[in-house]
Amino acid sequence: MPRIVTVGAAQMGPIDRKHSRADVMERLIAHLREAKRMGCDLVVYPELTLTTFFPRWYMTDQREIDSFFEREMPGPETAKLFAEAKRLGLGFCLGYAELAPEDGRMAHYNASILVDRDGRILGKYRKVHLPGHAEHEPWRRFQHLEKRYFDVPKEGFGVWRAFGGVFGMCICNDRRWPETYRVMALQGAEMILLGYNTPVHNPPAPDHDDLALYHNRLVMQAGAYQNACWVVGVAKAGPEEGVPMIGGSQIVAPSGVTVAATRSDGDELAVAACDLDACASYRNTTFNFGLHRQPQHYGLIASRKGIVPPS
Ligand code: CDT
Repeated sequence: MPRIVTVGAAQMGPIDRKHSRADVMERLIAHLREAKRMGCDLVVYPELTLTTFFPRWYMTDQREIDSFFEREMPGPETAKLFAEAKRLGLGFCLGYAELAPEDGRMAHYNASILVDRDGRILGKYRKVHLPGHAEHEPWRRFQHLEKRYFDVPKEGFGVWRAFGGVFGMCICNDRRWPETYRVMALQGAEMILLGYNTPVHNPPAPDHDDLALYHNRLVMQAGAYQNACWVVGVAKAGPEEGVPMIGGSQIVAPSGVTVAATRSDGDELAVAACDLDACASYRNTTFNFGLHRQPQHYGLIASRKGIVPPS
């Protein structure tokens, strides 16, 4: 009996500062309703879905910075999304900026949650690989201040039993790092959900710009194949506040083959019926970790240099 989870990759077009949470909520709910019509079980939204990609702005007023963060989830605005998803019987994965009281201070995380069909939050992930810089760099046309606005979490990558399988989450830059997928695959992840905000232009390396969509496909397809799992990558796309962001949302099978993708730079849903049992065909053969992986032989040389932990 195949274990089919029908997933909707809910790409979002630009969200500007002038758009309220209520404006965004309408668009997210429109995605939910279309997903329901298309027979989805689960809808995946981008990184920092609820606002513009604010790390492009240098800000010093903490109140202004905190206005992009959620103090509770669901909160006053997001409650509508939870209620509609529950009414429709859909699960969802949502990226947002999280303000969390921790050790007597407020911690700031770039987070995502996995929500079950009944509105229960099953799991939360906080972004590990924060790209960009911490200080204002006026030479850039726009900033990438994730290292300024977010904390690096302690928890790392977990997985959750949901929708009849094992699910993991990561966020944007995480998708470029092989460890991200491997750490979750070693915990049994069958499907990895991720949202992203990737500018077409990378100020420190403009010669990479033409390859932005290629790299996006490359990392997710390699991550899926090498780890025998599904990968669902969802963009915030199009010209956001004057900064073009890549689209290219896609659903990738454990074979590494993209089975659904968006075509536009706007709000668009890409849907695929994903058989979680397709992971086993790779995980029991080429990528049978127990049989073929050799962490104990990755080398004395590498462990002396601290590249792999000593066994
Ligand atoms: N949001 C985010 O993590 N964006 C980064 C931009 C890095 S520039 C290559 C990303 O990896 O897509």
